[in-house]
Amino acid sequence: KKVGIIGVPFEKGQKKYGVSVAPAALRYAGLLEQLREIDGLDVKDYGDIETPGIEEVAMENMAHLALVSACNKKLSQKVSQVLKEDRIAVTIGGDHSIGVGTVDGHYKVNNDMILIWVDAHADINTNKTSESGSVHGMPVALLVKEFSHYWPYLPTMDWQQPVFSIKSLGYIGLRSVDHYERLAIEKYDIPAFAMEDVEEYGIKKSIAHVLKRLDPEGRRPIHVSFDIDSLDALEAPSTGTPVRGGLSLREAINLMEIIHATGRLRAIDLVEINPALGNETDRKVTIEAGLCVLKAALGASRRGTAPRGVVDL
Ligand code: DIR
Ligand code: MN
Ligand code: MN
Ligand code: MN
Repeated sequence: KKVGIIGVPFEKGQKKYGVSVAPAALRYAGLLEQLREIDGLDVKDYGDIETPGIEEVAMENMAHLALVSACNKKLSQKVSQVLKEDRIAVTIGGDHSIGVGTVDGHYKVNNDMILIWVDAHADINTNKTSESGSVHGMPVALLVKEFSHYWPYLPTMDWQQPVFSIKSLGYIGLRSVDHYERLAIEKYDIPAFAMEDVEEYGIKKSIAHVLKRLDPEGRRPIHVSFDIDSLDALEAPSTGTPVRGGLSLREAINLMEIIHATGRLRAIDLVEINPALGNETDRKVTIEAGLCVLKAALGASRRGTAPRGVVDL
């Protein structure tokens, strides 16, 4: 198994300072070393996506569109490159607006991919329905073709076509959904396992239901976009929009183990860790949680690893 790491120190998709520090913080905390501990995993670091000096364009209720667009354009190309080099694309954000680039880049290589959006929020606002004007609440709406007529013309976004089908999308962990987002989920009958469904079915059956709905034959490549705020605010406090009552880290680890076990995970995003929020413990706990999620997705076993080399007990 081979993976490629892409850092995206980008935070203009939301309003708080600090999410852009997460790739450096995760690397400093031992991301590469810990992934290399996983049996048989070949880890290559593709470095960070940088997008300096972009001129802003004005767009109603949609902040920093040109910056978001420029970053995602580069990111999309990088994700495609990593996948073509036969590696699982592991993208470390950054805020969730970078989901536009990761999914776009993945779709261009595997147009039969399915998308599992693990988040407290649905991120399916347009600039007409958003209450914040922040693009991190809009990436899914930018990606899906069923929404293309809900958008005005978006300057600088010509590189990206909304081609992904909403029928290939599922949610896990929702508990803070805006009015029009709820309407969209119901109208398009998106398999959305909100926290009350996770309550009812447990995490194992919840993800089993989503996978069965999106891909009954179990053949399609999987993209997981993991917002750290899907975790309970006590498990991952250092994030911009924490919501209580979320997934436990154990549920999230198990969710990732199940997805790993399909053998079809091709791309995973880890977004919205903000090391500038909270105290030293908050920061540490949140970064550790993110590392646990990634490791589980990439095959780490909680039973431990076999010794390497010659060992006599
Ligand atoms: C809210 C918050 N629904 C918005 N979204 C967040 O800004 O559109 N997504 N925080 O992760
Ligand atoms: Mn999100
Ligand atoms: Mn969120
Ligand atoms: Mn409201």
